[in-house]
Amino acid sequence: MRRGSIVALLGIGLIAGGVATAIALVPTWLPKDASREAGRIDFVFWFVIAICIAIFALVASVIIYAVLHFRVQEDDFEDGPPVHGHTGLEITWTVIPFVLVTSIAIVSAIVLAKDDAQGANPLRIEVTAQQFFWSYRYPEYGNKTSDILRLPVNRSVVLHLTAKDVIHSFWVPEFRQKQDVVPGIHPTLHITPDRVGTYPVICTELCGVGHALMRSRVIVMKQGAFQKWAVKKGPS
Ligand SMILES: [Cu+2]
Repeated sequence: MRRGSIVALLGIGLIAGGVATAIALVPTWLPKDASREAGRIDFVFWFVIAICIAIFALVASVIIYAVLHFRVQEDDFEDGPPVHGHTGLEITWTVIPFVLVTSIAIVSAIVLAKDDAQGANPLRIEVTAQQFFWSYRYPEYGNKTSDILRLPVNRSVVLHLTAKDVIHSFWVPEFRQKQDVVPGIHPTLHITPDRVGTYPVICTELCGVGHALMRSRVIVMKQGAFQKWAVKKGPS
């Protein structure tokens, strides 16, 4: 390969990679995270984005270079050269995706295992999903019920989820995790909120006509304030 071609390929690749990197980094794509698990999930997200940008830069440079350099003359109606494949190339484009996809699987498995590991003495909360609202119950506090999910900051929490009718899905964007709730199956979701604030709870499974309105709130409170609320009698 000529030196000029390599420089051209590299130049195009750097420009394409630079543009893709700017699009990835400049707009704020994700809401500010609010749990320890979210930080790990964001790591997987950026790990995959980095791989995508590298592949995009490579593919864009080869395509743009080929379009510019191998374009036929307008009056050239000859057949192209007969090409029968290239073993070296085929091995390369099989091995590289294999390594990348395997590395994504390993990183994801480690993050999922860490996110599922519950801290000592997690607070158990029963979450019920039904058309078209969420409700929450606190067995440790005399089965106190609430239609807003209140959580103490920096304490491990385990949600035990139940669907009464159809499939719903629990999602708080700031916590990143998402959990399907299927009738008859009782999944759990482990969260350690680490930022005080109010965030949306969204159902992300099309569950009927009221699906778009199936929203609730999660309020992450200071531990003292949560304790005070939790021991207060009556529903709230
Ligand atoms: Cu729903």
